[in-house]
Amino acid sequence: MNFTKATNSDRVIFLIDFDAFFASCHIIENPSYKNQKIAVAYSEKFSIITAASYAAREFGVKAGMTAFNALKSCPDLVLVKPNFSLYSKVSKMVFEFFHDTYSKKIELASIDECYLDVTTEYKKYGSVEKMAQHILDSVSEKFNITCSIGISTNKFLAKVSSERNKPNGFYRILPSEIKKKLWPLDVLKMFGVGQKTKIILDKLGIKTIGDLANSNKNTVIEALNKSGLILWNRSNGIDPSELNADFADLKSFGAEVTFYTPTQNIGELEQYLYDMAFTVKNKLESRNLSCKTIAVLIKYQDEKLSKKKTSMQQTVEMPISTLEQIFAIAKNNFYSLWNGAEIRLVGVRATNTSKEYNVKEQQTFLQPKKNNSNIETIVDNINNQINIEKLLTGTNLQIKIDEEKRTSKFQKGEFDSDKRRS
Ligand code: TTP
Ligand code: MG
Ligand code: MG
Repeated sequence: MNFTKATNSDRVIFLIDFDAFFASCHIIENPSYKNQKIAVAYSEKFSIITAASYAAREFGVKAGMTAFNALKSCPDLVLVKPNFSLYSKVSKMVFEFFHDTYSKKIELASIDECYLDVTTEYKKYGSVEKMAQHILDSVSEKFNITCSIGISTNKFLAKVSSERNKPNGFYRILPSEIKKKLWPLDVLKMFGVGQKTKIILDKLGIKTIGDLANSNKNTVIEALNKSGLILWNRSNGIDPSELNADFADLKSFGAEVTFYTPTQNIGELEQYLYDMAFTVKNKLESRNLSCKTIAVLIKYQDEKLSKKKTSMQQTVEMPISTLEQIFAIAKNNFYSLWNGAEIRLVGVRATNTSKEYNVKEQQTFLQPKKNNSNIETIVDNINNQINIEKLLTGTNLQIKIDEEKRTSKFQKGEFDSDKRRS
Protein backbone atom coordinates (compact mmCIF):
# COMPACT_ATOMS: atom_id res chain seq x y z
CA MET A 1 0.00 0.00 0.00
CA ASN A 2 1.36 3.38 -0.95
CA PHE A 3 0.34 5.44 2.08
CA THR A 4 1.79 8.64 0.74
CA LYS A 5 -0.41 8.53 -2.30
CA ALA A 6 -3.51 7.08 -0.66
CA THR A 7 -3.63 9.41 2.32
CA ASN A 8 -2.69 12.71 0.70
CA SER A 9 0.10 13.16 3.20
CA ASP A 10 0.52 16.81 2.30
CA ARG A 11 -2.28 17.80 4.63
CA VAL A 12 -1.69 18.71 8.27
CA ILE A 13 -4.86 18.20 10.29
CA PHE A 14 -5.23 18.91 14.00
CA LEU A 15 -8.03 17.55 16.16
CA ILE A 16 -8.21 19.66 19.30
CA ASP A 17 -10.22 18.21 22.19
CA PHE A 18 -10.59 19.96 25.55
CA ASP A 19 -9.56 18.03 28.65
CA ALA A 20 -12.36 17.11 31.07
CA PHE A 21 -14.35 19.77 29.29
CA PHE A 22 -17.49 20.35 31.39
CA ALA A 23 -15.44 20.12 34.59
CA SER A 24 -12.77 22.47 33.23
CA CYS A 25 -15.32 25.15 32.34
CA HIS A 26 -16.19 25.48 36.01
CA ILE A 27 -12.54 26.33 36.73
CA ILE A 28 -12.97 29.44 34.58
CA GLU A 29 -15.80 30.53 36.85
CA ASN A 30 -14.16 29.35 40.03
CA PRO A 31 -10.33 29.18 39.78
CA SER A 32 -10.07 27.46 43.17
CA TYR A 33 -11.25 24.29 41.39
CA LYS A 34 -7.97 24.14 39.47
CA ASN A 35 -6.27 20.74 39.97
CA GLN A 36 -9.03 19.76 42.42
CA LYS A 37 -11.11 16.61 42.48
CA ILE A 38 -14.32 17.84 40.88
CA ALA A 39 -17.04 16.20 38.82
CA VAL A 40 -20.09 17.56 37.04
CA ALA A 41 -23.40 16.10 38.23
CA TYR A 42 -26.50 17.12 40.11
CA SER A 43 -26.09 16.47 43.82
CA GLU A 44 -28.45 13.52 43.87
CA LYS A 45 -27.55 9.93 44.47
CA PHE A 46 -28.34 8.62 41.00
CA SER A 47 -27.31 11.64 39.00
CA ILE A 48 -24.81 10.62 36.31
CA ILE A 49 -21.36 12.19 36.16
CA THR A 50 -20.85 13.82 32.76
CA ALA A 51 -17.25 14.93 33.31
CA ALA A 52 -14.54 14.37 35.91
CA SER A 53 -11.35 16.37 36.41
CA TYR A 54 -8.08 14.50 35.94
CA ALA A 55 -7.37 14.83 39.69
CA ALA A 56 -10.67 13.04 40.39
CA ARG A 57 -9.94 10.39 37.74
CA GLU A 58 -6.88 9.33 39.77
CA PHE A 59 -9.32 8.23 42.46
CA GLY A 60 -11.39 6.16 40.07
CA VAL A 61 -14.03 8.78 39.27
CA LYS A 62 -15.22 8.44 35.68
CA ALA A 63 -17.88 9.96 33.47
CA GLY A 64 -20.89 7.67 33.30
CA MET A 65 -20.79 6.72 37.01
CA THR A 66 -23.50 7.68 39.45
CA ALA A 67 -22.66 10.46 41.90
CA PHE A 68 -23.19 7.89 44.65
CA ASN A 69 -20.50 5.51 43.37
CA ALA A 70 -18.14 8.37 42.60
CA LEU A 71 -18.35 9.62 46.17
CA LYS A 72 -17.73 6.09 47.40
CA SER A 73 -14.40 5.93 45.57
CA CYS A 74 -13.50 9.56 46.26
CA PRO A 75 -15.23 10.87 49.42
CA ASP A 76 -13.87 14.43 49.14
CA LEU A 77 -15.02 14.79 45.53
CA VAL A 78 -16.73 18.13 44.86
CA LEU A 79 -19.88 17.80 42.75
CA VAL A 80 -20.53 20.80 40.53
CA LYS A 81 -23.99 21.43 39.09
CA PRO A 82 -24.09 21.37 35.25
CA ASN A 83 -24.26 24.72 33.50
CA PHE A 84 -24.88 24.16 29.78
CA SER A 85 -24.86 27.78 28.78
CA LEU A 86 -21.41 28.13 30.35
CA TYR A 87 -20.11 25.20 28.26
CA SER A 88 -21.37 26.57 24.99
CA LYS A 89 -20.08 30.04 25.84
CA VAL A 90 -16.57 28.71 26.58
CA SER A 91 -16.58 26.44 23.55
CA LYS A 92 -17.64 29.26 21.24
CA MET A 93 -15.08 31.64 22.74
CA VAL A 94 -12.15 29.24 22.28
CA PHE A 95 -13.23 28.10 18.80
CA GLU A 96 -13.49 31.73 17.74
CA PHE A 97 -9.98 32.27 19.06
CA PHE A 98 -8.72 29.31 16.99
CA HIS A 99 -10.45 30.67 13.91
CA ASP A 100 -9.07 34.17 14.36
CA THR A 101 -5.55 33.09 15.36
CA TYR A 102 -4.64 29.75 13.79
CA SER A 103 -6.71 28.74 10.77
CA LYS A 104 -9.85 29.73 8.93
CA LYS A 105 -10.34 26.09 8.01
CA ILE A 106 -12.04 24.93 11.18
CA GLU A 107 -14.75 22.29 11.60
CA LEU A 108 -16.63 22.15 14.87
CA ALA A 109 -17.04 18.45 15.56
CA SER A 110 -18.70 18.64 18.99
CA ILE A 111 -18.99 21.04 21.89
CA ASP A 112 -15.39 20.28 22.90
CA GLU A 113 -13.72 19.19 19.66
CA CYS A 114 -12.71 20.86 16.45
CA TYR A 115 -10.62 20.02 13.44
CA LEU A 116 -8.15 22.57 12.11
CA ASP A 117 -6.48 22.29 8.74
CA VAL A 118 -3.11 23.98 9.26
CA THR A 119 -1.39 22.75 6.09
CA THR A 120 -0.14 26.20 5.22
CA GLU A 121 -0.32 27.93 8.62
CA TYR A 122 2.12 25.70 10.54
CA LYS A 123 5.11 27.07 8.62
CA LYS A 124 4.80 30.40 10.45
CA TYR A 125 5.53 28.59 13.71
CA GLY A 126 8.64 26.78 12.47
CA SER A 127 7.23 23.26 12.66
CA VAL A 128 3.99 21.35 13.15
CA GLU A 129 5.00 20.45 16.70
CA LYS A 130 5.85 24.08 17.56
CA MET A 131 2.46 25.19 16.34
CA ALA A 132 0.74 22.50 18.45
CA GLN A 133 2.69 23.61 21.53
CA HIS A 134 1.77 27.22 20.79
CA ILE A 135 -1.91 26.28 20.82
CA LEU A 136 -1.60 24.33 24.09
CA ASP A 137 0.20 27.25 25.77
CA SER A 138 -2.22 29.90 24.50
CA VAL A 139 -5.32 27.97 25.58
CA SER A 140 -3.96 27.45 29.04
CA GLU A 141 -2.77 31.06 29.41
CA LYS A 142 -5.80 32.77 27.95
CA PHE A 143 -8.63 30.55 29.10
CA ASN A 144 -7.23 28.72 32.14
CA ILE A 145 -8.28 25.35 30.74
CA THR A 146 -6.28 22.74 28.84
CA CYS A 147 -6.76 20.79 25.64
CA SER A 148 -5.02 17.99 23.78
CA ILE A 149 -4.15 17.75 20.11
CA GLY A 150 -4.07 14.85 17.69
CA ILE A 151 -2.05 15.51 14.55
CA SER A 152 -1.98 13.66 11.26
CA THR A 153 -2.75 13.85 7.56
CA ASN A 154 -6.49 13.24 7.80
CA LYS A 155 -9.42 13.58 10.18
CA PHE A 156 -9.58 9.94 11.21
CA LEU A 157 -5.89 9.68 12.14
CA ALA A 158 -5.98 13.07 13.91
CA LYS A 159 -8.95 11.92 16.00
CA VAL A 160 -7.28 8.65 17.00
CA SER A 161 -4.10 10.57 17.88
CA SER A 162 -5.96 13.07 20.07
CA GLU A 163 -6.55 10.48 22.78
CA ARG A 164 -2.94 9.38 23.02
CA ASN A 165 -1.36 12.15 25.09
CA LYS A 166 -4.02 13.59 27.36
CA PRO A 167 -4.19 15.94 29.24
CA ASN A 168 -2.41 18.99 27.83
CA GLY A 169 -0.33 17.12 25.25
CA PHE A 170 -0.11 16.44 21.55
CA TYR A 171 0.51 13.24 19.59
CA ARG A 172 1.31 12.83 15.94
CA ILE A 173 0.88 9.87 13.61
CA LEU A 174 2.74 10.17 10.32
CA PRO A 175 1.58 8.01 7.39
CA SER A 176 4.80 6.00 7.71
CA GLU A 177 3.96 5.23 11.36
CA ILE A 178 0.53 3.70 10.83
CA LYS A 179 1.79 0.16 11.27
CA LYS A 180 3.53 0.98 14.56
CA LYS A 181 1.08 3.49 16.08
CA LEU A 182 -2.34 2.61 14.66
CA TRP A 183 -2.44 -1.09 13.95
CA PRO A 184 -1.90 -2.38 17.53
CA LEU A 185 -5.06 -0.57 18.75
CA ASP A 186 -8.36 -2.35 19.46
CA VAL A 187 -10.92 -1.84 16.67
CA LEU A 188 -13.20 -0.27 19.28
CA LYS A 189 -10.90 2.77 19.17
CA MET A 190 -12.23 3.54 15.69
CA PHE A 191 -15.03 6.03 15.46
CA GLY A 192 -17.98 4.09 14.02
CA VAL A 193 -17.16 0.78 15.69
CA GLY A 194 -19.58 0.10 18.53
CA GLN A 195 -20.38 -3.15 20.28
CA LYS A 196 -22.58 -4.37 17.41
CA THR A 197 -19.89 -3.91 14.76
CA LYS A 198 -17.31 -5.32 17.16
CA ILE A 199 -19.28 -8.60 17.36
CA ILE A 200 -19.40 -8.87 13.55
CA LEU A 201 -15.68 -8.14 13.27
CA ASP A 202 -14.95 -10.64 16.05
CA LYS A 203 -16.61 -13.35 13.95
CA LEU A 204 -14.18 -12.51 11.14
CA GLY A 205 -11.30 -12.88 13.60
CA ILE A 206 -10.65 -9.12 13.57
CA LYS A 207 -9.64 -7.68 16.93
CA THR A 208 -7.12 -4.94 16.23
CA ILE A 209 -7.10 -2.15 13.66
CA GLY A 210 -4.17 -3.97 12.07
CA ASP A 211 -6.29 -7.16 11.73
CA LEU A 212 -8.89 -5.09 9.90
CA ALA A 213 -6.33 -3.40 7.66
CA ASN A 214 -4.88 -6.74 6.62
CA SER A 215 -8.20 -8.52 6.12
CA ASN A 216 -9.85 -9.04 2.77
CA LYS A 217 -11.57 -5.80 1.80
CA ASN A 218 -14.52 -7.53 0.10
CA THR A 219 -15.19 -9.79 3.09
CA VAL A 220 -15.45 -6.70 5.32
CA ILE A 221 -17.74 -4.95 2.81
CA GLU A 222 -19.94 -8.05 2.64
CA ALA A 223 -20.26 -8.11 6.41
CA LEU A 224 -20.74 -4.38 7.01
CA ASN A 225 -21.86 -2.91 3.67
CA LYS A 226 -20.79 0.65 2.95
CA SER A 227 -19.47 1.31 6.43
CA GLY A 228 -17.23 -1.75 5.94
CA LEU A 229 -15.41 0.02 3.14
CA ILE A 230 -15.02 3.22 5.14
CA LEU A 231 -13.66 1.29 8.15
CA TRP A 232 -11.32 -0.81 6.02
CA ASN A 233 -9.96 2.34 4.36
CA ARG A 234 -9.48 4.08 7.68
CA SER A 235 -7.67 1.11 9.18
CA ASN A 236 -5.26 1.56 6.28
CA GLY A 237 -4.90 5.24 7.11
CA ILE A 238 -7.15 6.41 4.28
CA ASP A 239 -9.73 9.11 4.99
CA PRO A 240 -10.15 11.57 2.14
CA SER A 241 -12.98 13.48 3.85
CA GLU A 242 -12.58 17.23 3.81
CA LEU A 243 -13.21 19.49 6.76
CA ASN A 244 -16.71 20.82 6.88
CA ALA A 245 -15.24 24.21 7.47
CA ASP A 246 -18.37 26.28 7.60
CA PHE A 247 -17.80 28.78 10.35
CA ALA A 248 -21.48 29.55 10.24
CA ASP A 249 -21.74 26.55 12.58
CA LEU A 250 -20.82 28.98 15.31
CA LYS A 251 -23.88 30.91 14.44
CA SER A 252 -26.21 28.00 14.99
CA PHE A 253 -28.35 28.20 18.04
CA GLY A 254 -28.60 24.74 19.44
CA ALA A 255 -27.67 22.57 22.39
CA GLU A 256 -27.75 18.83 22.82
CA VAL A 257 -26.82 16.28 25.41
CA THR A 258 -25.84 12.62 25.11
CA PHE A 259 -26.66 10.41 28.07
CA TYR A 260 -24.15 7.82 29.18
CA THR A 261 -27.06 5.87 30.59
CA PRO A 262 -30.12 6.14 28.33
CA THR A 263 -33.11 7.55 30.12
CA GLN A 264 -36.90 7.65 29.97
CA ASN A 265 -37.20 9.55 33.21
CA ILE A 266 -39.52 12.40 32.39
CA GLY A 267 -38.24 14.61 35.21
CA GLU A 268 -34.67 14.30 34.04
CA LEU A 269 -35.61 14.81 30.40
CA GLU A 270 -37.61 17.94 31.14
CA GLN A 271 -34.78 19.25 33.22
CA TYR A 272 -32.39 18.86 30.29
CA LEU A 273 -34.92 20.35 27.87
CA TYR A 274 -35.24 23.33 30.16
CA ASP A 275 -31.46 23.75 30.45
CA MET A 276 -31.06 23.53 26.70
CA ALA A 277 -33.87 26.00 26.07
CA PHE A 278 -31.99 28.29 28.44
CA THR A 279 -28.77 27.87 26.42
CA VAL A 280 -30.60 28.54 23.17
CA LYS A 281 -32.19 31.64 24.66
CA ASN A 282 -28.77 32.93 25.77
CA LYS A 283 -27.25 32.27 22.37
CA LEU A 284 -30.01 34.24 20.69
CA GLU A 285 -29.80 36.99 23.27
CA SER A 286 -26.04 37.41 22.87
CA ARG A 287 -26.64 38.30 19.21
CA ASN A 288 -29.83 40.18 19.87
CA LEU A 289 -31.86 37.81 17.74
CA SER A 290 -35.21 36.15 17.86
CA CYS A 291 -36.33 33.04 16.01
CA LYS A 292 -39.41 31.54 14.47
CA THR A 293 -38.58 27.85 14.48
CA ILE A 294 -37.73 25.55 17.37
CA ALA A 295 -36.65 22.01 16.62
CA VAL A 296 -36.22 19.11 19.00
CA LEU A 297 -34.05 16.14 18.17
CA ILE A 298 -34.21 12.74 19.83
CA LYS A 299 -32.00 9.70 19.39
CA TYR A 300 -33.38 6.54 20.90
CA GLN A 301 -31.24 3.90 22.53
CA ASP A 302 -32.90 1.20 20.42
CA GLU A 303 -31.31 1.40 16.96
CA LYS A 304 -34.47 0.25 15.18
CA LEU A 305 -36.38 3.15 16.69
CA SER A 306 -33.71 5.67 15.75
CA LYS A 307 -34.45 4.96 12.10
CA LYS A 308 -37.88 6.47 12.65
CA LYS A 309 -38.45 10.20 12.64
CA THR A 310 -36.35 11.69 15.36
CA SER A 311 -36.77 15.38 14.94
CA MET A 312 -39.73 17.67 15.10
CA GLN A 313 -39.87 21.35 14.46
CA GLN A 314 -42.48 23.98 14.83
CA THR A 315 -42.59 27.38 13.21
CA VAL A 316 -44.56 30.25 14.64
CA GLU A 317 -45.56 33.38 12.78
CA MET A 318 -44.22 35.89 15.26
CA PRO A 319 -40.54 35.77 16.25
CA ILE A 320 -39.85 34.60 19.79
CA SER A 321 -36.86 34.92 22.11
CA THR A 322 -37.78 34.30 25.75
CA LEU A 323 -37.00 31.19 27.78
CA GLU A 324 -40.67 30.52 28.44
CA GLN A 325 -41.50 30.58 24.74
CA ILE A 326 -38.57 28.46 23.66
CA PHE A 327 -39.08 25.92 26.44
CA ALA A 328 -42.80 25.63 25.85
CA ILE A 329 -42.42 24.99 22.12
CA ALA A 330 -39.51 22.62 22.70
CA LYS A 331 -41.63 20.72 25.20
CA ASN A 332 -44.52 20.57 22.75
CA ASN A 333 -42.27 19.17 20.07
CA PHE A 334 -40.71 16.75 22.48
CA TYR A 335 -44.01 15.25 23.58
CA SER A 336 -45.28 15.05 19.99
CA LEU A 337 -42.14 13.18 19.06
CA TRP A 338 -41.35 10.96 22.02
CA ASN A 339 -42.83 7.48 22.20
CA GLY A 340 -41.79 6.90 25.80
CA ALA A 341 -38.81 4.67 24.92
CA GLU A 342 -35.30 5.14 26.30
CA ILE A 343 -33.48 8.13 24.89
CA ARG A 344 -29.77 8.40 24.22
CA LEU A 345 -29.58 12.00 22.98
CA VAL A 346 -31.84 15.01 23.10
CA GLY A 347 -31.31 18.44 21.58
CA VAL A 348 -33.04 21.77 21.09
CA ARG A 349 -32.29 24.13 18.23
CA ALA A 350 -33.52 27.52 17.08
CA THR A 351 -33.56 28.39 13.39
CA ASN A 352 -35.21 30.97 11.19
CA THR A 353 -33.50 33.70 13.19
CA SER A 354 -33.84 37.38 12.54
CA LYS A 355 -33.15 40.77 14.03
CA GLU A 356 -36.24 42.31 12.59
CA TYR A 357 -38.53 41.77 15.55
CA ASN A 358 -37.40 41.08 19.06
CA VAL A 359 -40.21 40.37 21.47
CA LYS A 360 -38.19 41.48 24.46
CA GLU A 361 -37.16 44.74 22.87
CA GLN A 362 -40.73 45.44 21.87
CA GLN A 363 -41.93 44.71 25.31
CA THR A 364 -39.53 47.06 27.06
CA PHE A 365 -39.39 49.65 24.33
CA LEU A 366 -42.98 50.10 23.43
CA GLN A 367 -44.78 49.54 26.68
CA PRO A 368 -42.31 49.79 29.50
CA LYS A 369 -44.95 50.35 32.15
CA LYS A 370 -47.15 47.47 31.14
CA ASN A 371 -44.57 44.71 31.15
CA ASN A 372 -46.72 41.97 32.49
CA SER A 373 -49.79 42.53 30.44
CA ASN A 374 -47.64 42.80 27.34
CA ILE A 375 -46.00 39.47 28.10
CA GLU A 376 -49.44 37.94 28.49
CA THR A 377 -50.45 39.34 25.11
CA ILE A 378 -47.37 37.98 23.42
CA VAL A 379 -47.82 34.60 25.09
CA ASP A 380 -51.46 34.53 24.04
CA ASN A 381 -50.58 35.40 20.46
CA ILE A 382 -48.10 32.57 20.28
CA ASN A 383 -50.49 30.17 21.94
CA ASN A 384 -53.00 30.95 19.25
CA GLN A 385 -50.42 30.22 16.60
CA ILE A 386 -49.16 26.90 17.96
CA ASN A 387 -52.58 25.85 19.15
CA ILE A 388 -51.47 22.73 21.00
CA GLU A 389 -50.45 23.59 24.49
CA LYS A 390 -50.48 26.84 26.40
CA LEU A 391 -47.30 28.82 26.62
CA LEU A 392 -46.78 30.14 30.09
CA THR A 393 -45.27 33.20 31.63
CA GLY A 394 -42.37 32.62 34.02
CA THR A 395 -44.53 32.75 37.15
CA ASN A 396 -46.83 29.99 36.02
CA LEU A 397 -44.26 27.83 34.35
CA GLN A 398 -43.01 25.94 37.38
CA ILE A 399 -46.53 25.26 38.67
CA LYS A 400 -47.47 23.85 35.29
CA ILE A 401 -44.35 21.65 35.09
CA ASP A 402 -45.10 20.22 38.52
CA GLU A 403 -48.70 19.51 37.54
CA GLU A 404 -47.64 17.78 34.35
CA LYS A 405 -45.08 15.68 36.06
CA ARG A 406 -47.72 14.34 38.39
CA THR A 407 -50.10 13.42 35.61
CA SER A 408 -47.77 12.31 32.83
CA LYS A 409 -48.56 9.05 31.13
CA PHE A 410 -44.86 8.37 30.85
CA GLN A 411 -44.31 8.62 34.54
CA LYS A 412 -44.21 4.86 35.15
CA GLY A 413 -44.02 5.35 38.90
CA GLU A 414 -40.28 5.97 38.84
CA PHE A 415 -40.24 9.72 38.89
CA ASP A 416 -38.94 11.41 41.97
CA SER A 417 -40.46 14.86 42.16
CA ASP A 418 -37.39 16.24 43.90
CA LYS A 419 -35.17 15.37 40.97
CA ARG A 420 -35.85 18.43 38.89
CA ARG A 421 -33.88 21.59 39.44
CA SER A 422 -35.98 24.66 39.78
P1 TTP B 1 -15.25 14.21 25.99
O1 TTP B 1 -14.29 15.01 25.17
O2 TTP B 1 -15.54 12.83 25.52
O3 TTP B 1 -14.73 14.07 27.48
P2 TTP B 1 -14.00 15.12 28.43
O4 TTP B 1 -13.66 16.37 27.71
O5 TTP B 1 -14.80 15.28 29.69
O6 TTP B 1 -12.69 14.34 28.85
P3 TTP B 1 -11.36 14.11 28.00
O7 TTP B 1 -10.29 14.87 28.70
O8 TTP B 1 -11.14 12.64 28.04
O9 TTP B 1 -11.62 14.62 26.60
O10 TTP B 1 -16.63 14.96 26.08
C1 TTP B 1 -16.72 16.38 26.21
C2 TTP B 1 -17.82 16.78 27.15
O11 TTP B 1 -19.08 16.34 26.64
C3 TTP B 1 -17.68 16.17 28.53
O12 TTP B 1 -16.90 17.01 29.38
C4 TTP B 1 -19.09 16.00 28.98
C5 TTP B 1 -19.93 15.92 27.71
N1 TTP B 1 -20.43 14.54 27.43
C6 TTP B 1 -21.74 14.19 27.77
O13 TTP B 1 -22.50 14.99 28.31
N2 TTP B 1 -22.17 12.92 27.49
C7 TTP B 1 -21.37 11.99 26.88
O14 TTP B 1 -21.80 10.84 26.64
C8 TTP B 1 -20.02 12.37 26.53
C9 TTP B 1 -19.10 11.38 25.85
C10 TTP B 1 -19.59 13.65 26.83
MG1 MG C 1 -12.72 16.30 25.85
MG1 MG D 1 -14.54 15.34 23.06
